[in-house]
Amino acid sequence: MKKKILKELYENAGEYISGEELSERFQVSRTAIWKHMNALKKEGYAIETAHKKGYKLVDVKDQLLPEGLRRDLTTKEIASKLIYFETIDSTNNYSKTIAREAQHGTVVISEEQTLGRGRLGRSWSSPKGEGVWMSIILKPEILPSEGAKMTQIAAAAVCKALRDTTGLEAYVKWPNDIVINGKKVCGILTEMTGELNEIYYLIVGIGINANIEKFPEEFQAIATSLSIEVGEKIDRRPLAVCVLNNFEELYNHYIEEQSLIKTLDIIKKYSAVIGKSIKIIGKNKERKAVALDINEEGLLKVRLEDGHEELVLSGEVSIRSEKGYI
Ligand code: BT5
Repeated sequence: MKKKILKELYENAGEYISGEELSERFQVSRTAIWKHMNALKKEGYAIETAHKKGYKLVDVKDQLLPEGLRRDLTTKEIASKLIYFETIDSTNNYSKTIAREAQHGTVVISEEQTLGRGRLGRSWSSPKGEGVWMSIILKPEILPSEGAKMTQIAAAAVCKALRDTTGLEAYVKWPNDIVINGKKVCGILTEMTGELNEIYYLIVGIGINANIEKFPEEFQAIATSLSIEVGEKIDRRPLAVCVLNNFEELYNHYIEEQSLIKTLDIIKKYSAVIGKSIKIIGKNKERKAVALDINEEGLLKVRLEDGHEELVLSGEVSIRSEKGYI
């Protein structure tokens, strides 16, 4: 019974459900409901009770419930609507199903993803309660060709948030990774739907490994988490809040000033690639180059082995390290 009540509270997190409604639904007395609520409170669930309104789940220790996040968010549009799941296949998938009707800035967040996605059909490991797995739905009036800039804005927002909340030296590995000590701690997946000259919506998916202690064998060597790097469990809530606050600031600046400068300042200052020998990994070939700069459009400027300079539009790079390329 307690589990059933909890499920109901989660599904209505942030909103009141009356004792009467619960007692009817579960065919028990209102006193029984009241007793279960008290037991849940003792377990650490922050449940508010209001006369005539009923019960409302406002916060749970170490969970990313909307009410808990909202307390510290300073954003106006980003996360003005927050949709929360304990589990979902992928926050990007869910966002797609609601994007047409959703308001700009809607954020979908889940404790767990059972089918988290990376780019090009790759998978993204998203264990329960151990990361920040979220998607932001955006409806900017920009050309589709500008869409990739959203990845850069998100990367800058995350990189700065990681530095500010954990003190760790996080770097942006162009175009969509954040790395710490040469290992990936965050990946970004931006997806767009529209026509040639119009964006219907963009979905910016952000996955941050917060408290993962052990990764699947196949990417143990390339992945890390904040708790591994800091040496203790970290609080995901201030981190998620900081990412969203930073995102809105950088996004608004880009839209209002039509300039990516604030984002570029961050991704250039904390670039993991500028000045490094890299490999540009294309569909059919790999080319060696030196990363020179990130231009005002957020594109990577490189010098190829034959001395030619080129702008890399998207895709994948690997960085030369003592161990080879990572
Ligand atoms: C990415 O793809 O890095 C984009 C990841 C985006 C995840 C977010 S979570 C919220 C939203 N909902 C989704 O379903 N996705 C987004 P890519 O650059 O293709 O990297 C994927 C590769 O990273 C995989 O092939 C693995 O090698 C590795 N990988 C998988 N899970 C990882 C993890 N948790 N940490 C580090 N590396 C991981």
